[in-house]
Amino acid sequence: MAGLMTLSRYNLQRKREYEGATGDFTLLISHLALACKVVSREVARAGLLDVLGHTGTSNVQGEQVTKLDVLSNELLIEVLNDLPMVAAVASEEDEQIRLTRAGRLNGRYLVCFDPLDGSSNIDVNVTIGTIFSIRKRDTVGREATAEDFLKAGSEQIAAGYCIYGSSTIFVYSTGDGVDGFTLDPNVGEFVLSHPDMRIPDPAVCWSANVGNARNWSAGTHAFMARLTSGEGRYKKCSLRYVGTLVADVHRNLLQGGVFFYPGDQKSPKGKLRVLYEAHPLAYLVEQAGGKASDGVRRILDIVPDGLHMRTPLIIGSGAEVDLYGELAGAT
Ligand code: P6P
Repeated sequence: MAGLMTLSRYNLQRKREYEGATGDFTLLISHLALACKVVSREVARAGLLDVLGHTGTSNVQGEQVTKLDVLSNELLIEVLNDLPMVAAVASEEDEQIRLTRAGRLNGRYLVCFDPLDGSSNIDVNVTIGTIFSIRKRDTVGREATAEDFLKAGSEQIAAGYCIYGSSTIFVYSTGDGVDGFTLDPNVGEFVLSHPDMRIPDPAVCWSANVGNARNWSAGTHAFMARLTSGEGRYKKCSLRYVGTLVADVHRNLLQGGVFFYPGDQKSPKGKLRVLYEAHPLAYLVEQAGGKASDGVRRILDIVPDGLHMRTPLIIGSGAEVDLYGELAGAT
């Protein structure tokens, strides 16, 4: 047991390092991890239950909603509802924020999440994930509003994701580096498996939906041409695209690489959401030594104008994010 550094033990150890830590944050992270364990169980058995397929409804993004989406969303909300330190949650699946039962007046924290990112991949057994972001609010004493969430990504105090692949891995940062914990299903605990994750510099792969290339700008095409030139640092740079943002970012965090989903003629503002995808993943990648931009601005400097604001996203090894800015940023 001595060598088994579980997420709970790790959190308690970190709590001891922070003077005056009340344990609130430790409790919040452990509840998010609990929700992810349950989502992981449901994802693993989705094929066996009548949970696959679509509910026939669509979410605020207009995307077809699968039952696991609904289940994951309700599960996360239910777990956070009874935490007195959480004032409100904003979900990619819901039009409006939801005030929690226990912390709506005096909770210090706000939680944003994409409960099941990549849900179009559920029915084909491809990796999916949960993304979360934690902020503090300065309006304790009254009910939180949507405006409390509309702050720069640099104001996040923590962010993370849980990826449901061949293993279930919980990755998060509180601003002092990034650590990954792999779920041991026999113990039911997340165990430290990826301490102090740092994104490797050489970009051994790039990720983009090249099916959209006909809509891309000349600058974005120039960027892709450089990545596929086979020259210099791109001698061995392969295309890897899962279609689940968390999976592509996780691989690039481990191996080095760049993901880009640019704005284009069809979707000038891009596809990915600021609050639930870009901000939390940009926070993590920067903590791991990488970068994230919309082609012009640092993602963490973006102040969303609405809960569901979208943005172009270029994220991963810093040299490639910078190169995109040089070749395509102004376009
Ligand atoms: P496309 C999944 O729906 C998602 O939001 C991200 O996880 C993923 O990176 C992107 O959309 C995929 O979009 O247009 O390539 O299917």
